Amino acid sequence: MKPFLPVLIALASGSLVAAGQTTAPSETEDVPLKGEEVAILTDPPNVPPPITRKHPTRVTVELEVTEVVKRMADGVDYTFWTFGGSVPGKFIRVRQNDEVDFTLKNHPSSKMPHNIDLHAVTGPGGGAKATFTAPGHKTNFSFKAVNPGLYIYHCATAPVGMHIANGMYGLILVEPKEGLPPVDKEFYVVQGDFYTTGKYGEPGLQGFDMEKALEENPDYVVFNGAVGSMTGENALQASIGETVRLFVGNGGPNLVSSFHVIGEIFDRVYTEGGSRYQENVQTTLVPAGGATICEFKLETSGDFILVDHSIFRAFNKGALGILDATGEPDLVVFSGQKKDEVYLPEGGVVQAIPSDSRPAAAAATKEERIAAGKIVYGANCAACHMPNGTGVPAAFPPLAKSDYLNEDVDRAIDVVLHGLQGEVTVNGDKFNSIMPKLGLSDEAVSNVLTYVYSEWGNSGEEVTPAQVAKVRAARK
Ligand code: HEC
Ligand SMILES: [Cu+2]
Repeated sequence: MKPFLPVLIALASGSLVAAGQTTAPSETEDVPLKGEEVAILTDPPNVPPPITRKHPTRVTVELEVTEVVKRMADGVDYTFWTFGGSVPGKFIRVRQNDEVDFTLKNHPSSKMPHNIDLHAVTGPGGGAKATFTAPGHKTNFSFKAVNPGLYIYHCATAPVGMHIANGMYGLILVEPKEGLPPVDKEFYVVQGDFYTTGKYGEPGLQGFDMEKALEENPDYVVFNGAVGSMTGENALQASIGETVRLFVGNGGPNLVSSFHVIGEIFDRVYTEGGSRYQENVQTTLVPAGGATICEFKLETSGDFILVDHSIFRAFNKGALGILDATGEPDLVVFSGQKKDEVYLPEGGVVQAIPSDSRPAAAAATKEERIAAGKIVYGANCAACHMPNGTGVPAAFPPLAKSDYLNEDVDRAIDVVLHGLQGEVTVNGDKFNSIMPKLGLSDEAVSNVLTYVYSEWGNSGEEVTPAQVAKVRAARK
């Protein structure tokens, strides 16, 4: 039992500095501590300037906890508990071997006591017990930043999960004494999962849902505390040729992040925020309560999209941000689309798409014909002409209010029966592409055209199977 004791203590303290781990080589041989200064703290996505001091100092950090209603998504608000008014909380940047004099203030308007466990702290609870702070109080402790690295800090007041789920986390960077290599841009990004009483997008002020949190089934997974925190006007800005460093954290409380930037490869990843880096990485895991440093050069311009590659979280729960790299694109690095041509594997012959061979039950009324035609349309036409008949500019002509369609019913029947190629003009726009022969029955053609004519401002014509049969016969 005895050998496990230090490990258990390390785990109980909540600190990631595990027992038995060797100390970083750079911990030794530092110059003596001198002077004092007040730390510059920043809100996301901003990062305090690099530390240029060549010696450790006494740094004062003051963080104020506030409980604030803020935007989670358009029309959706949430009462966030914050370290400094934002989610994530203020970014703290110190140097290895600095002695940090830390004050935690809890605003009098708070309803809850709070504290802070900084993973950069070596000592019981990471400071949690030392900083337990009632509303309208402030507490103080100090620590030496023994290990360099990028660390999460979070509230550890019971119920811990709830405090973290409400946004109580942020990053503290302990720069190694030799400093980090210079880069052009640094950004601060922290992922978090949120559990709301309403479903994703349900408007209004949302409460915290403990049951969903226990099931680890979040409604929102976001970067920097809100859907769209880094899109549109808030996109991260950089230029082609610049090197970018992302300080990425994961507050959790539950999910692990598969952090990825679409269209970029990380030149370097300081895995788990530690001292060594891996090179040429596509996606890196950021554990809950962990962090990572990603660096890359922008070899070309355009939008690069930050995601959790557990991809439904990105496109359906909010974990998506944009890095907008300005400048003339390097077309050798990336050309963009060069061509989009018709592809017909067996030469220039109009191809037939095999159709559903089940004979359709004959429609007795125009209404039945329209209803049956809607299904034929969805299965055979919508992919190209779009579900609402708008078509796709320069590729598929519109069927909605199409002059070509409404002018000549027999010609329209002929198109659906036999396909179409060569130049056509629809509503003044030229198309020169190929519509394949679809192999539909007379009944199906009459139904689908009756449906198309009944929709989107078209003429309302009913097309009968007899009419289709006539056009079919005329071609033979
Ligand atoms: C694979 C894509 C594709 C499918 C599937 C397709 N079309 Fe087309 N359709 C086209 C293209 C492309 C043209 C224009 C051809 C050209 O440029 O000569 C066209 C032209 C037409 C036209 C004449 C131009 C206009 O806009 O009025 C009609 C009518 C039409 N299609 C109806 C249909 C109907 C009804 C279906 C389903 C039964 C269908 N199409 C399925 C691609 C398609
Ligand atoms: Cu708290």
